[in-house]
Amino acid sequence: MKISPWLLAFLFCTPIAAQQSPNILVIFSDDHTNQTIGAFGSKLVPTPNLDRLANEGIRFTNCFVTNSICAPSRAVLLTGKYSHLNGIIDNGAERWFDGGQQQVQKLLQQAGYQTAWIGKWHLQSLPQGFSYWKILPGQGQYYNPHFINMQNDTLQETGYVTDLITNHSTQWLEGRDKSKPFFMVVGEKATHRPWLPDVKDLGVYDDIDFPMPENFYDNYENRRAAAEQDMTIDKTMTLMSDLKVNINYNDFQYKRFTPEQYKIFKPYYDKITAEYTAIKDNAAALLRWKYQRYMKDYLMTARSMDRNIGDIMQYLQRNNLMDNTIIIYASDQGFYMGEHGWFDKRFMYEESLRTPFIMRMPGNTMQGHTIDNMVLNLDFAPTILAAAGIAVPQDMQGNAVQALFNPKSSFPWRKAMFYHYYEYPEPHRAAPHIGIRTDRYKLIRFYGPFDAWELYDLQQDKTEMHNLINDNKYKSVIVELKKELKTLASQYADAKATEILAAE
Ligand code: SGN
Ligand code: CA
Repeated sequence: MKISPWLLAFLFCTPIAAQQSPNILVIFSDDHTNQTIGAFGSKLVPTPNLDRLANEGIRFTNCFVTNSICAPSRAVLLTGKYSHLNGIIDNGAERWFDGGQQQVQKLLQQAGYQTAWIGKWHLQSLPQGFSYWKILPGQGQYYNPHFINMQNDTLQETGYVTDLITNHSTQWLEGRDKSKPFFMVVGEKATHRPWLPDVKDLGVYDDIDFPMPENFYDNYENRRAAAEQDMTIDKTMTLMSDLKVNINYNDFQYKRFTPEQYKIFKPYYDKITAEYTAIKDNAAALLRWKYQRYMKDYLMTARSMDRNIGDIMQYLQRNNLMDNTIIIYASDQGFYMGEHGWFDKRFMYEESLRTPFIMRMPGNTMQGHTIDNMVLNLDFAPTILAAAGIAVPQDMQGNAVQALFNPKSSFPWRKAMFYHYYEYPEPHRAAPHIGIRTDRYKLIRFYGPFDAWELYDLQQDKTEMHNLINDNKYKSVIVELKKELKTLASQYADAKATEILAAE
């Protein structure tokens, strides 16, 4: 029998290829929350590509962030360190990320990886340690966005942001040095405010009446920080910018439209404006309408992202990369989809503390696994390094989640997580706080504009409506949790939290 040279090449190359470090692709979205993803139990709308990724990989049902906003979360992804150590405690204009510090991509680059970051970056200083980058300035724009290139030129492109980010990502993959493994982060703009859907998706959810969360009409009793925030769908959400009523097409984000985009976008939101006009005098109906509009716009931006994730996976498949690429999907934090009457994030309450995290291993190993242990965005950098076979530096504060792959492993995984949120008062008046979450309890200490403690028993009160801090039954639980919170604050070298807690 004659063996074809192709078959011979295949037979001899496979073991060599298998020994190579895996490629690592991280798709990192913005404000995309588990309540809207099928793989995490959402029934709102289909998310077929994310669901496929989860079905072929591992879904982490309890992944939490250490500080629930954008720039801080990206800095944690890069450094594997809490905000007080990586320097990005909030989104403030004065907060320039120190790109000189140790970062995951630099360690990968030293180990021979090609590295790239494409899309939303939001860390103000330019990326370092990437063989290639192309980023949105600041929050970026949905339509015909500008990108900053490696020559530091800011140039406008034509198209919808999610499609453009996909194109740039696959183009870079196409032209990369194929003799080296790659590490690429695709930084999505979706599903961030002001939720401008792609014209392709306008109206697809118009016939769906989304169920309101049971605590939509929360009265914030016994919870001062929740009462004093400025992030309700009712009062904070704006008619023109968020809900797109009577759009001013001279506004900067609409002025950029091409005539073709305008021709489809305008009639759709004219119809929405007419709906608003018809009910605007009925306060209760108006609030229900705002909620429906918010859900629809947000979910339409998510739909484009899901489709684009499918396109990226197809690219990998077509190029035989599925068997040697780890694919991670995560968001910078979760988001409120009307729970407590809110949009936005920031608080240590469940919906914004939690973030989606899916990891598909090369060649479908670990297919369909679910891991319920408490993992953190702090673990992303160590996990990526471990996947590449690189030793995790001692000063990274998270752990590689691979320790959880073997249920018999004796690795002492965390039983409690530490949280610290800073940004106040703008833009949403969420008071600064520190806190601890265990499997069952959450203890929060608000500080800054006022001091207050909150305790939730998540077993009894999943929606965190009952602050039990003054309930005598929980006295000993509170003592224990306070002790543990102090230990975590000092273990993570958070001087500010340690100081606040010392006064107790
Ligand atoms: C903008 C938004 C806020 C949002 C922050 C941070 N306002 O300021 O609603 O909380 O970004 O978001 S907007 O009117 O400009 O849309 S983050 O994801 O970047 O942290
Ligand atoms: Ca965000």
